[in-house]
Amino acid sequence: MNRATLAVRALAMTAVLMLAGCGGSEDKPLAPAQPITDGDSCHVCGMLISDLPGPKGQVYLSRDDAVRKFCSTTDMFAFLLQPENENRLSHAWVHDVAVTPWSQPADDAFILASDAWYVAGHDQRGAMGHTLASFRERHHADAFSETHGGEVLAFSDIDLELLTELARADTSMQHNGGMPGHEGHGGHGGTMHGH
Ligand code: ZN
Ligand code: CU1
Repeated sequence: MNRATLAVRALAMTAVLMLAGCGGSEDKPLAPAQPITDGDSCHVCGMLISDLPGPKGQVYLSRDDAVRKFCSTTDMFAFLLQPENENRLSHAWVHDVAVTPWSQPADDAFILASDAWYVAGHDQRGAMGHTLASFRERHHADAFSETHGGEVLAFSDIDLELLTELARADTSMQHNGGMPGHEGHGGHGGTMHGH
């Protein structure tokens, strides 16, 4: 990378930091969750969302009125946690699966993603295999994990490393009886995410 490119990058970073720093008037009401309609497809994987099971996500970026919809909480986080999106998040919505059926979550059950509790590593399946189970109330998340396994996490606990682990665990479950950890990297022991 040459020096000019570096300078441009540094400038861009500064601009991003400045934007993030001057949140200013937060009086504006948050853009609401939108209904999931028949033609909606996932911003990450392109799947049609409406008929898929499991909690879904919606994201609003700062200074952008467009809503981005996701087939699963997992795909939503995969998008949000990209370095180029992380600092641009305005707010996001996820289904509270305590108050709506897992198989067909309803449009009136969206809650703020940043306030939700998430169960990772449980035995239910969403649109893309494993998806984080989202709840408004901590005790609902606890009860779910007692029935279905997994650990309860807050929004800020979720990172790309966790998503990678969940996807890997999902793959080794699908290839049932196969040897997890056989596909090259070696050494990883299939342990759950530790914080
Ligand atoms: Zn998707
Ligand atoms: Cu998908």
